[in-house]
Amino acid sequence: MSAPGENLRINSARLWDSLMEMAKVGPGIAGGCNRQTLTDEDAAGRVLFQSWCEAAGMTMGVDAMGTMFATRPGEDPGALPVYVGSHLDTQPTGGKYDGVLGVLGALEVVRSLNDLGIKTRHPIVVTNWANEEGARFAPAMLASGVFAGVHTLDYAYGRKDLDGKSYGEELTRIGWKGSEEVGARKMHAYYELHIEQGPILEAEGKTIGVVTHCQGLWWLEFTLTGREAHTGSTPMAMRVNAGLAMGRIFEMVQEVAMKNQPGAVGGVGQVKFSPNSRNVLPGTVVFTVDIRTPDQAKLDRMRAEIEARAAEICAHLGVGCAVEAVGHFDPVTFDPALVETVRRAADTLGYPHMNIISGAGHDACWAAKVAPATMIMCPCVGGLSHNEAEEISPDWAAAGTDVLLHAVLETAEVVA
Ligand code: HGY
Ligand code: MN
Ligand code: MN
Repeated sequence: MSAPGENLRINSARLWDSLMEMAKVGPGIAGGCNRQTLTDEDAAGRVLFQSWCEAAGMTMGVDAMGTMFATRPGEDPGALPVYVGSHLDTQPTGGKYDGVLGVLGALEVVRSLNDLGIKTRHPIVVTNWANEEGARFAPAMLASGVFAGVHTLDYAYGRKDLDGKSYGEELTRIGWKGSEEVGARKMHAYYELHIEQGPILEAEGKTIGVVTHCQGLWWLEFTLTGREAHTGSTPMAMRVNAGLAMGRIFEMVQEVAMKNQPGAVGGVGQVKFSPNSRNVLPGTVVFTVDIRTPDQAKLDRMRAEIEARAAEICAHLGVGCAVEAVGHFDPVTFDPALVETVRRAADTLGYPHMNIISGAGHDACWAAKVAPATMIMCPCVGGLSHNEAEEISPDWAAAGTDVLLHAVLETAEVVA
C-alpha cells in the first residue's frame, strides 16, 4: 500500500461516542470528570478501556505501576512496537478530554486500521499511563517516570495522598497492580495526542499543534511552621504567623514569574493549613509552588530566587521554612524526525498547523528519555483545562486523531 493519502481518516463519530462514554465514568459535579488515579472510578474506567481494546482484537498487559499496554500485533513480531497513548486519570475537577483524547484517539487509530484491513510491520501498543496528573499522588507523570528510570518503584509506591494512603496500597486495593516489570518494554517510537490546555492554537486559528518542545517544571513543596494561637486574643506583635508568610511568598512567586516574562509561569494550586480552624492561627502551612519555563537556565534561576526569598520572608516573621522538590523535569526537545512526520501528516490532510511548545507536562516528556517521542495537539475552547468546563469540538478531536493515524502509519510502516 502506498503512503496513506489525504482520504485516510478515522471514524469521527465513533471516537466522539467513546469520549462521551468514558466521560460518564467518574463524572464531576459540573459536566466534567473526577476520575482520580487509583480510585474506584479510575478502576471502572480501566475496565471499560480494556473491554474496548479486547473488542478491537488487542491483548492487554499491565505493569507493576498499573500502566496498561494494549497490543495490536505487527507483521514482524521482532520489530519494536510503536507506542501511542496518554492517560485516563483526571483532576478532581477535570475535563472530559485531558489525557482521555490521547488514549481513545490511539484506540480509534487501531479501530480504523482494523476497519481498513491495514497491517503494519511494527506492532502498535495503545497505552494508558497511570497517575499522569499527580493530583492525588505527587509528582505528576509518576508511572511514566518509573518507566523511564527517573523514579524507583519503591519511591512511587510510597507516595501518599492527603489521607495518608500510599500509591502501592491503593494500586493493590483496586486490583490493577500488574506483573510486568516497569520499563522492561522497549519502544520503537512514542506518539501522544493531547489537547493544548492553553489558548494559542484557537487564537491563531490552527487545528493542529506540531509540538517541538515541552517546558520544564519544578514543584517546590514548602512547609512553614508558625505557632498555633487564638486569632482573637493573641496580640499582633506576639504572632508567629505562617499564614502571613505564605501570603507574602505567593506574592513573591507572582513577581518572580512576571519579571521573567515572556515564557515563564508560577503559582500555587494546593494549600493545607493545620489545624485549619477558623479561629486558630496555623501551626503549619504546606503548599506546592509550581514554576515552569522552556528555558533551563531561567527555570533554575527562578527556583533559586524563590527559595532564597521565601527563607528571608519566613526569617523576618520568625516562621520556620522547609522546602522539598516534589516534582521536576527539565525542558524537553521532542524527536525532530517524528516532529517532521507529524508536520507532514498535517500537511497531507490539509489541516492548518503551527509549531508549539507544550505548557503542560505529559508522559511523552518521560517517554522521550527512553525512545524517540513527540506529541500532537488540538485546540481547546478558550484554552481552558483542569476545569470541568474544558471543551473541544468533534472536528478538532477528529483532526488530531487523523494526524495521529497518519503519523503512526508512517512510523509503524504499512505492509502491503
Ligand atoms: O501538571 C501538568 O502539567 C500535567 O497536567 N500533569
Ligand atoms: Mn494530561
Ligand atoms: Mn492534566
